[in-house]
Amino acid sequence: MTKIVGDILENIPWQERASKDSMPIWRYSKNPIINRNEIPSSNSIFNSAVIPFKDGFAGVFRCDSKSLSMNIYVGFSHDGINWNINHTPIEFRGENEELLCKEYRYDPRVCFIEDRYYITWCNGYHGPTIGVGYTFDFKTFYQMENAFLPNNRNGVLFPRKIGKHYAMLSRPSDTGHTPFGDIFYSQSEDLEYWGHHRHVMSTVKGDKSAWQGTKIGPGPVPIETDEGWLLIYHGVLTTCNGYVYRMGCALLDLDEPWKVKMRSANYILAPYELYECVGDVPNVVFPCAALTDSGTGRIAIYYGCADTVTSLAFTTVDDLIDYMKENPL
Ligand code: BMA
Repeated sequence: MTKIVGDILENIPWQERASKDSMPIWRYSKNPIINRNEIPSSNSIFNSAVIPFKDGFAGVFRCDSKSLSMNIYVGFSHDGINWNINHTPIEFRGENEELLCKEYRYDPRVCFIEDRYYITWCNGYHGPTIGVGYTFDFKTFYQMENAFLPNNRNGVLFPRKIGKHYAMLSRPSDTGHTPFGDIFYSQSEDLEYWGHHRHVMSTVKGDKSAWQGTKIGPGPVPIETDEGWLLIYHGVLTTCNGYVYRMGCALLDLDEPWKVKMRSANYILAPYELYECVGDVPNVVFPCAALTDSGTGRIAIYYGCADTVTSLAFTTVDDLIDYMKENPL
């Protein structure tokens, strides 16, 4: 038995597995949990992040508007399933007007470290880079310096210092629909200046694990277990019909997370359901958050579907570890 290191979350959204298929993850029966038109201005709500907050949950949601402006919005929920999303986007405070001037914001992640909730997102600043901000209460938000130069996407913080440093995974990119991409690790003393960059893992060329042959990117905040950091990530295959986004998992070393201990050759979730296969961008599952309960090992994954809606899926730490052992890369 692998143990999740972290808080007990008795109110984690949960549904028992209904079918006995061979997949380690099962979908919530009432997916999608957030529809495209959940707020009046939205064209689509997807690739969003949630976190326990007070006696319920808070979230930061990617809502693309009906002019297709990409921005991030706060929402709250008592049960992690039914959400009230604010009708206006997050307004960040900060000292630098140029940084606060929004080009676009998308694909947020939320990570509690020490005393506050950090938000990272893909931030338009002469190309995509990693925006960083924080809040104590999900009412007032402060924007910090961008973590990196453009072009980069999928900045995901670790929930505690590793060694003496804050740590972040990211995926260097290009300005467009990047046709390449590996996952890297960076560290910082102050969450402003990032360095000591280390390569974590690459795409897989060839037949053994073709679903992750074009690019990969970190998904939810890594989950600390007694065996390592459990990383859920997306992997992309280029097909004659465009990119297909699937979900995979790996186990990273606890003290040196750029060292991969285990990685699954098979994907853990792929676009099978209609809401994952049909939408503004077909055939996309894109995880950005995972709630965990250290008491039971339960994991609830929030993922964007077809760049249109948001869904929920369930697994346990042992289901994922066993799957990696059964299907090693
Ligand atoms: C990536 C990002 C994601 C999106 C995915 C599929 O490059 O833009 O937000 O879900 O493409 O379109």
